[in-house]
Order: sequence, then C-alpha cells, then structure tokens
Amino acid sequence: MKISSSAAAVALLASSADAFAHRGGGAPHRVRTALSAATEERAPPRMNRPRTKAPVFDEVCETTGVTLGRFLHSHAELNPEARELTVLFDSVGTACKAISNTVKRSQLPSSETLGLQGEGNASGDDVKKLDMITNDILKRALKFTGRMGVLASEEEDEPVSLLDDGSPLSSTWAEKEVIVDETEKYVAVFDPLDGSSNVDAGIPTGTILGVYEYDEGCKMDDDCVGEECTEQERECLANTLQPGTNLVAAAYCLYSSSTFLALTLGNGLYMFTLDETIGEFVLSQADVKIPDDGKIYSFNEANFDRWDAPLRDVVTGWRAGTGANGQVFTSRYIGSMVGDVHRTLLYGGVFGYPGDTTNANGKLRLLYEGAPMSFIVEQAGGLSTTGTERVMEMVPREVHQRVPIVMGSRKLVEEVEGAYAKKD
Ligand code: AHM
Ligand code: MG
Repeated sequence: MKISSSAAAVALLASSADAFAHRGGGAPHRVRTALSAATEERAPPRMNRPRTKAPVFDEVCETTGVTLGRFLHSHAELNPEARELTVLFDSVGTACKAISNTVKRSQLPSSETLGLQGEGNASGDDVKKLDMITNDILKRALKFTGRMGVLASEEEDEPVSLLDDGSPLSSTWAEKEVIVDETEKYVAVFDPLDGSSNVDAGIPTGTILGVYEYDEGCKMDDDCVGEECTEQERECLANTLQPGTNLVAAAYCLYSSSTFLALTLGNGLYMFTLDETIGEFVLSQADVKIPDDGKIYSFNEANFDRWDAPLRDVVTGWRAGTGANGQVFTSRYIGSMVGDVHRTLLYGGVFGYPGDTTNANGKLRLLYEGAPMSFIVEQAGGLSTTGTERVMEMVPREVHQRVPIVMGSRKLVEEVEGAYAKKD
C-alpha cells in the first residue's frame, strides 16, 4: 500500500562517562561535571531563536544515570513554555526504541521485513518495507502525544494533517478513535529510516526529526506547489514550509553498534545511548562540541567529476595535504547520513552531498534531512552550507525539495564557503 496524500492524506550523564568515572574510588555522590559545563557561557551559534535553559544534574543515580525522561522533565522545569515539547520527545524516544528493535529483527528470516515495498515515494526513491513500517511507528507515536498539528515525512507525498477527523488520514488508520486534541502545538518533519537502501546489508541507518511550532495563522500563497492543492494542504504546507531557523528542536536516532539518540532543544546537543538492560536512553554526552577542524571528508566520491569546481578544488587540496590545515585527509563514507554525521560530530571533518551536473541540488531533502541535521550540527558548534548559503536560512518551497549540503567542522566548512566566494 502506498502512503500518499490520497491514501493517508496525509536524535552526562553524569553517569555518563564522567559520573561513572567517580564510582570506583568513593567518588562524591553529587556530580557536577560535564553536565554543569552545559550552563557555562559560550558563543551562541548562528541562529535566530532565543536559546533555552539547559538543565544541571547535581545528583545522579549511579545505576541509571540521567535518563531521557529525567532530562526532559528537568528541561521542562527550566523552560515551562516547552513542557509540551518534552511530551513529544518522550514519544520520539519510545518510537526510536521500537524502530531499533524492528531494524534488528529484520535480519531474521521470520520477520519478512527486508526488501522493497514495490513502489516509489514522492522523491522517486524505491520504498523499502521498513520505510513504511518505521514511518507508521513514528507517525503513530507522534500523533498520540496529542501535541501535533501536522506531520511531513519522506514517505508521505503531502503533509499529514492530524487536526481534522474528517481527513483521509483517519480512514486509513486501524484505530478509528482518532485523537483530536486542542493542545496541538507542533509540526514534525521526519525521515523515519534514512539510509534505508543500506538496511538489508545490516549497515547503520537512522531517523531524522525536526520540530517547528504550529502556526495557526499562517497562510499559504496562492501559487501552492502541486496542481491539486486543497485548502487543507495549503494550510499544512504553510506550516511545514518553514526555514531551519524556526526549528525549536531536532533529533536523530542512530541504529548501529548501539542505539543513539542525539537531541537539541535549542541549547546545545545532548547524546543519549540506549541501555538495553533497563530499556532507557541514558545521557552519554552533554553539550557535545564538534572539533573545530578535522581531516576526514565524507562524500559520495563517485560524483567528484560532476561537482562544482570550488568543491573539487578544496577536496583535491585535502587529498594532497595542501588545504588550509595542511593535513592529508582520509575518506569515510557509509552512505547513511545519520551515521556519517554522527561520526563527523565526534571525530570532526565534513559530511556532504553536494550538487552536481546531474542533480543540481544533490540528493538530500531540505525539510526533513538538511534543516534538522544542520540545526544539530550548528548546536554542536559546527556549520552547514550549500556552498553559498547557510542551509538553516533556506525557506523550502516544497516538502520534498532537495538541497546541496556540506556540514561539519567550522574551519573546513568555512574553507568550502571561501572557495565558492572566491569563484563568485
Ligand atoms: P534516503 O533518504 O533515500 O535513505 O537517502 C538518503 C541517503 C543519505 O542517508 C545518504 O547520505 C545518501 O542518501 C546516500 O546516497 P548515495 O547512495 O547516492 O551516496
Ligand atoms: Mg533520507
């Protein structure tokens, strides 16, 4: 069954390394380590929204550390206006656990969830069975928070309205009790299983999610993209087509050696690792900072000859060790953006999917891949550019719009930007 507008209409702990490090030697029970650092003053990233307050955890259970639930609760206490957001991310955490289990079990013959669904999505990509299954898991998890107004997903042709009980959405759901809530506040944009072309081979995949405020007063222009723009679709589009600078939160989940959830609520990047023994995401790195420089690049180099000249020049310099930092670079490319960006955040370097002579805007989608991942990278102190523009500032014209991207360590991204500027 194809999900379409007509059918469905619609990523500390104290216990983290630092806290646990105190355990053996009669360490103090009260831990103010990396977590406290989260409140220290630092240069604000390039963003337009005011920063939220970050929690400090004075006392941490040595067994569980700081769970996602506790983190969210503390965030809500400090930022009462974001209380509803924490409800939403509690559900996102649950959905990521469910997706992680689904992806793991998919390798068992009895699961019958590998392979193609047998049709393409709105971007023309082959849809995998797991794309559909994970889309459904995330969509339901978000819907039943009662905090959602609109969803837009890689696997949905059009944004999905969750407000109108009479919309086609309700008729395709097994649960007929569609929860229509007066507290809807948010718009979620997501790719439920990014890198799914890798999934049959057991290679890491991920979920990407961005959250905007739902603007009830937002009106769509008359030149709505798509020939059959209904009034409802116009309203949905108006709420989903916001620039990344409007994001209030973004997250990715990485399904790899561990299951990771990296989350920003507008004041730094927090990484959680799933502790399968207690079924909880546990804060493993607070206020993650990407190295300012690096020597790893991550591109699909098969496209090298078709890239823009400035990017080819910069990468050629990195290969030869004649670039700005004089380092001889190495190449790492999984082909799963979440895994490639996760490594880039931890080790430094750049990840990108640039435009080329065949696909001027590259491959990645602005709304639910480019913008949320750019927000995450910027919150970690990195940068994200098209070469000539900050990705976060681009206003999408349509839901599945593609965007050329180079993101990662500040100095390296600036080197790319500098090469483009020189050419201009
Ligand atoms: P998908 O959303 O269809 O899974 O495609 C997105 C993925 C990214 O995770 C990855 O960076 C890129 O596509 C890989 O594309 P390619 O196979 O062309 O290198
Ligand atoms: Mg994707």
